[in-house]
Amino acid sequence: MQPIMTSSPPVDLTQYTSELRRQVDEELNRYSLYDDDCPEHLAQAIRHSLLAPGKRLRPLLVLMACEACGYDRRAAIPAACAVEMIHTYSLIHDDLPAMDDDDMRRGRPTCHVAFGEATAILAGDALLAQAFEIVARDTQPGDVAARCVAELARAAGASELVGGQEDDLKAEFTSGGLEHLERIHRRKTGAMIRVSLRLGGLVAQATDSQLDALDTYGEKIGLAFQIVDDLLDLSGDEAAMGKRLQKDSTKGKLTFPAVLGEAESRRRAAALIDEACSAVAVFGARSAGLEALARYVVDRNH
Ligand code: GRG
Repeated sequence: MQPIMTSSPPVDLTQYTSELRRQVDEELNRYSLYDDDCPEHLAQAIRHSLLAPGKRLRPLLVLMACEACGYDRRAAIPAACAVEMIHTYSLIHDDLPAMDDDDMRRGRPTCHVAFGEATAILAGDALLAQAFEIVARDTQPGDVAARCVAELARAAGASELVGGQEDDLKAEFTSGGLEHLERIHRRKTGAMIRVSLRLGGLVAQATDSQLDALDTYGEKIGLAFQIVDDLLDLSGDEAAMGKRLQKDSTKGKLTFPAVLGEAESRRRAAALIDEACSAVAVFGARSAGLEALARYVVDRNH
């Protein structure tokens, strides 16, 4: 497929995001139809978690960043699916008894509850590996694919997602202040959000200043997303969230509301979203999708 430049901004944003979600879900389904060498139990475990109704925030960011740079989003579908695979692997592993020990995720029993702990670990491992396979194989041209793979590996690795998770597992309310908390979430939650935007930009062969704008937007919404996640853990609705709530507060975890209070956390999240929207104003009318998504990050109920 030869990517083409796009010219018109999205008209109806609800329709636009549902169309993007539909495309992502269709491709995730296709990518998770495994050959006979993949054991059936493992394939079912992967599909149970990957195809469950998540928000698909990270793949939407990939596709919208690509379009904000004026490029055909179809070129970014493999990268969009790859970030969702890595995100899903991280959720499966985070839910394990050795980590957060959760029994519900995305409105379904967690992977280890439904398929056993060993298979859940392997399902996560398989998704992590497959993410790199599809970006390397299905992204064009080859040098862009190589850069995407390198940036994705860095974001998923020891100094970003995995390092942030390690620090978060140890973070108690008494273990540090705002700076420590932000440092954890820039890596644990923020890294995959930032890299999603960068991959969209890289596929679109964006300029350095466009990539910088996407970076700034990603950093701001990543932090705002985590603040809202902490607030929803306190007062959200379990059915809407599809997972158990109030785990952080009862465990005495280091969270934004615990450090800043609820009102200041809300104010801070709203300010971050305004800053994120200013950063992508450089894309003109093409920033409409990213701006709407940023507003959704603070207004969401799940
Ligand atoms: C195991 C390496 C490793 C990392 C785990 C993702 C993660 C790191 C932990 C999940 C726990 C958590 C509440 C993280 C904070 C915010 C977050 C990433 C929430 C889950 O993402 P959503 O809300 O989930 O986008 P859906 O299901 O909608 O995709």
